[in-house]
Amino acid sequence: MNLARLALNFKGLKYKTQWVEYPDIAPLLGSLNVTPNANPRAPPYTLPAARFPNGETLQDSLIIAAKLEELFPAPSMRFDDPIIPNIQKAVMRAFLPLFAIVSPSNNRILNESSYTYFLVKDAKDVAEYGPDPEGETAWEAATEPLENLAKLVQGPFVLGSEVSYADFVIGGFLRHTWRVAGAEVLERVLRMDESGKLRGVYEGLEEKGLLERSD
Ligand SMILES: N[C@@H](CCC(=O)N[C@@H](CS)C(=O)NCC(=O)O)C(=O)O
Repeated sequence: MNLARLALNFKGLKYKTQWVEYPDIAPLLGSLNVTPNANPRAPPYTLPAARFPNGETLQDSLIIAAKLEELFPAPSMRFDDPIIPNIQKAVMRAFLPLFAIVSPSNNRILNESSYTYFLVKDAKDVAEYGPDPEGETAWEAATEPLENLAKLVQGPFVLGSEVSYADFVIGGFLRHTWRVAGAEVLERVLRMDESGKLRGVYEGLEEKGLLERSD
């Protein structure tokens, strides 16, 4: 689940989703004069992108969330908390190995043109942790990073009792795992963290209804 959607849900804003197939992302965002991603290692155009009522279109979850925080300051996502970059790094470390387990299920949810694009582009990441029919190498590689991520969570949410953007970074990846690979794979990920902190974040976001919308 993308983090811009979580931010929109958290702010209680009305929005409409336009789904875009992978090969159509660059032509569409280019035609809308979106500023290309600053990171030279990222594709120039990525989703999520958001078009605001004044016609401005922004891409990148963090940039979209920052704009939403500026336009709608309450409730705050505690966006400037210094833990956010640490959570982002810890999530990437934990989910990169899990990519090999989750991404083969992409054919369950992607339409054909997107799946073909995805196979060509991302096959190298899957190859890094495979081939491993049971995915055990990937599970082992994810164990310690998942535990380290959980240590950053005060409980029930990252910063304690209040939800913040840091929870969206964790919750977005967990929801993605659920959506693409299914409930059993998500359950195994959550069980790997014996502290139960990651489950706490996920279930806390679920209880608040923030994960519900997927249209
Ligand atoms: N930092 C970006 C990353 C987004 C990203 O990588 N999006 C993928 C889809 S999940 C994408 O649009 N890829 C386009 C491509 O690979 O051409 C964000 O969080 O907004």
